Amino acid sequence: MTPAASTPIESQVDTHVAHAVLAGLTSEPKRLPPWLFYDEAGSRLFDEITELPEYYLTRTERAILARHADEMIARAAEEASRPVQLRIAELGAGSAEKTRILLRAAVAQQGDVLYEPVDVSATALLVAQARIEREIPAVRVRPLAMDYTNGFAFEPTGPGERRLVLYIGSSIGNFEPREAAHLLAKVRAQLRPGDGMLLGVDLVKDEQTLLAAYDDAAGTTAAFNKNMLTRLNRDLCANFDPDAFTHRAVWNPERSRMEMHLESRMAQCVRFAALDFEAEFEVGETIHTESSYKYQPGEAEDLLARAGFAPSASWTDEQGWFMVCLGQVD
Ligand code: AVI
Repeated sequence: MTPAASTPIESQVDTHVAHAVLAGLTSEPKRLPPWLFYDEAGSRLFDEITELPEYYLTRTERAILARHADEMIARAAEEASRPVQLRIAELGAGSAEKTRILLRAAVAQQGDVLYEPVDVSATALLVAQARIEREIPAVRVRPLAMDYTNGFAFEPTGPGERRLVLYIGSSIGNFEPREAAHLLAKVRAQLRPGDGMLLGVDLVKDEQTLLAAYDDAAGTTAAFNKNMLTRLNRDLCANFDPDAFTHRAVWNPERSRMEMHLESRMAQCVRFAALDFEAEFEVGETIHTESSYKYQPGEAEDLLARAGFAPSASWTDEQGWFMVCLGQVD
């Protein structure tokens, strides 16, 4: 049932969440946006996922950064006529765990560095700031707590400075291709000649490896997926029974993406008391909660080029599972 157009959304309800749920659960097929995963419990579960044996993404990207960080930083700062000082910004920085590899490389090359992490979670930023300033005192952290998907503005760089924007961790893969292009174009619009962007993307690989990464044996990804329902129970006074849904991970070769769904185990009706809204589910009906696009070699460079960056270098691992690309503003 769709609520009448005049149904008021109670003022204490997060309207961003409410609108996402109303739009997603009245569409056909049903869907919910992946940003709903990341409440406190969901962020903790995601951190656990990054340590799972099946979730190759984090450790593979970390190994690429560890091996090539010096070259990445040197390339980003390359300038024939005069020395430049890099500022490093990061979108969706979270705990900035892998970023420290790049910050250490920048400190080794230029003595100190200004780091500008952007994240929707002020708590995650504070934790990351304290840890980085303790572990690498030559890094000054200037955090920016905001939802970067809704636009953002960097402080202009000074003379002799360049900005390198990091967007690592395959986060770009959670956007639809058009949204991804739009986001990179918005970043590009904030940058000046000489600035750069370092983009981390996951590459297409055998289906078995992909399926295991999104449906691990310990059930952590299933718990992460179902936590979205628990979050909606709390935020919108809903009455989901998470056990009445099954976690499904599916490889979609036509769209080159891993998909996560929640499949209803029975015919059921879920009530959202805060919205005066009910969603009916048939047995086997699914909610699409996430797409994780996987790229072919060369596609990340194309994505950067379409956003107005000149792709200048890329690095991958021995198995060709993950790729980090540098694009620069001419
Ligand atoms: C955050 N993002 C890059 C992860 C991914 O792989 O798409 C989120 C995730 N979903 C399931 N496992 C991890």
